[in-house]
Amino acid sequence: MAGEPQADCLFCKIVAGDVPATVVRETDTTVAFRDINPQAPTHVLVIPKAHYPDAASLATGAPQLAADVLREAGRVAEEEKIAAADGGPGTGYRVVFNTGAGAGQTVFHAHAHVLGGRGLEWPPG
Ligand code: DGP
Repeated sequence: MAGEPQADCLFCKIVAGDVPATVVRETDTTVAFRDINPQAPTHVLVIPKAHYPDAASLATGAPQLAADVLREAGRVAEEEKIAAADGGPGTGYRVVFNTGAGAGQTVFHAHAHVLGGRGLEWPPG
């Protein structure tokens, strides 16, 4: 059923506490933790606790939860002092939902990458 934990899902195991992670924020519905392979000085993943395979299925199946993830991404950015409103070099951040293997998605539990703390080029690779 949509949203139910999946036994073979790495991020469901992080939600359950069965796989350790460096958690930076947690709410009733979301967890934010540092990426194991950071691509920027700040690289935090924000996930819904409920299992949805990607951002689109999350937004369709649980729109309020999708909004929770986006709100938490912004709060992470504020706490990490990379929010654009902070001004200064290296501020401003990117929120990325890789969707599908061809776009680099490797974990099929919806997650927002929050990246910042360095200049970010456009277009992305
Ligand atoms: P994506 O490629 O968009 O599906 O992003 C998955 C991210 O998850 C990737 O940047 C690496 C990260 N990751 C994979 N395994 C672990 C883990 O065990 N712990 C943590 N903290 N991050 C992980």
